[in-house]
Amino acid sequence: TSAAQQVRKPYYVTTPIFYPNSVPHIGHLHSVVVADIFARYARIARPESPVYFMTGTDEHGLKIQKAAQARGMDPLAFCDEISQHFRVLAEKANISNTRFSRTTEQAHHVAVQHLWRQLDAKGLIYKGKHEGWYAVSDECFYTDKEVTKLPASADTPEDYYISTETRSRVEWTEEENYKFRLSAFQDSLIEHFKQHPDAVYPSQYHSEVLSTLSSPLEDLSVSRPRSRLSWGVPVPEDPEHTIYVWIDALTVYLSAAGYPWSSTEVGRTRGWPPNIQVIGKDILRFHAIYFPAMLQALGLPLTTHLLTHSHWTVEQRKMSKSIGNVVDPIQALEEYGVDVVRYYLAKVGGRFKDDVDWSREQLEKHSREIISSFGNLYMRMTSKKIQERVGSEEKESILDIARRAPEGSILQDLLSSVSNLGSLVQKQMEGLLLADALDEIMRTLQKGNQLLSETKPWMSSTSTATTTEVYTAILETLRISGILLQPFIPSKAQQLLDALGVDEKQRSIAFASLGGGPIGTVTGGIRLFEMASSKK
Ligand code: ME8
Repeated sequence: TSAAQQVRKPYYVTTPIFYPNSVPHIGHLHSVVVADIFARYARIARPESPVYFMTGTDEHGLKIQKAAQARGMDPLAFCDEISQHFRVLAEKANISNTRFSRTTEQAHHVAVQHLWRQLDAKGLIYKGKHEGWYAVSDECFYTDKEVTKLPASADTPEDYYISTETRSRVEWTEEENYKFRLSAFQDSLIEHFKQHPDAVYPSQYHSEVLSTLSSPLEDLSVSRPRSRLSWGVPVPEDPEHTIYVWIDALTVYLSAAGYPWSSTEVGRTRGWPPNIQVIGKDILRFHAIYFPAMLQALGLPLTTHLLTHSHWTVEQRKMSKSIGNVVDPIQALEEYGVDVVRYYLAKVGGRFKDDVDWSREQLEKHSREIISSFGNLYMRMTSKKIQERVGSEEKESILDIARRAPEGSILQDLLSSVSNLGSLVQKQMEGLLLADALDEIMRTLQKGNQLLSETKPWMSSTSTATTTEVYTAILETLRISGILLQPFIPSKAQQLLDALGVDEKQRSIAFASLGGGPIGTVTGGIRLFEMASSKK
């Protein structure tokens, strides 16, 4: 093996790059938090490999060009401004991205043109005529079957057509543009997805992809006349055409990993292929069909898991500016605290399968849950009474306590949960079952609270031996839960592990086993959570 092959492949996680045509909403935050949980998990599960984690903004295309025009701004200056909101959001949400990519960066521009030339050199790009129903606001062509005719009205003197799905006005448009031979990849894509049932998760979206692939794929139009779209990357050697914004955008996953590479081996050492790409269900086709076809065309390996999540709604309705029900993520973070919001997003949105509804009541309910299970468990250990009673006792090892715990006792139940927790969480996280992993940790913490309520170690009627035993078991529960909660609620988990005096080098999954690290100590009364003080 060459020296390069001995270098571990970095773990690579991505989010979509967001359109900075308006400020971020809670759905954007959801995608970055989910990706962050997997990135942080990878760091504690595979401390020996680096983790690359990309997020960013998708700055070309008509949508941006128009939003800038509406503000009377130069598109780049406009993007500089709005893109900043997404960067700030990532900072405020404690997102551990190693890169923030913008498609207006020079290196990305070079990567897009390189990719185009590669496809062209392989004979996969040709000039063709494209016609169809075009909706400017959707930047998308529709077929006859996808439009609805509406009768003339006072505003519109003639009959007109709209997209049935988006209700946007469409016009019959004919133009010359370049096409990518997507149809040539139909069979190889079907084969790929059949061979890799985990390539798209959850399985409902995997089935959706295979079902789309069961009808013939048409070649994809990949350029727009410059007269209509000037804000983008020009087609190499034919600047009268601009590269279609989705080709440009999807290439960001490559350019963020340093593409073009001199060899696929170099690509690997930069993280390629992505281990997890997080997307919303709205952009499945682009990521599960167009992008894999581009990668197959380039001879590059495909993404391991495309994690597709459903959407957040508000009062069961789609969030939209016109309804005025868009949840501002910055405000939520400021009002409730970053870890409470992350917890809620993961707990409720972490199953990915169905749309979920955002509400203050639910957010507050979940915030109480984490405060009572996690925050208070530590607080109860700081009680003066408990501290006095265990102070002078010789501490027994947790493994001895576990061995001696009576069959069927709460203590035994707790310690058996704690001892399985690390491997269970690991198994679930590897299977992308994020909310299930979190549920396991919470269940174990609840058992800890139950043990305390049963044994009441702060009462003088409880023997000192029991008190010490319970105390040790709870500290071990907290140490292990603290390690495992790091991906989800990083700053509270860190605060807890610091308070327990857990060494920085002993915070990876390898230490999350019963007796797998020194029992913590209680160093004082930190408050893990401040309850959100007011409802607005
Ligand atoms: O589509 N609930 O950008 P975008 C959950 N630039 N997630 C949501 C959501 C909701 N209600 N609404 C949006 C684009 N999202 C392209 C992507 S990638 C090469 C280019 C999230 O700003 C979800 O991840 O419209 C969705 O896929 C993404 O935001 C769309 O963001």
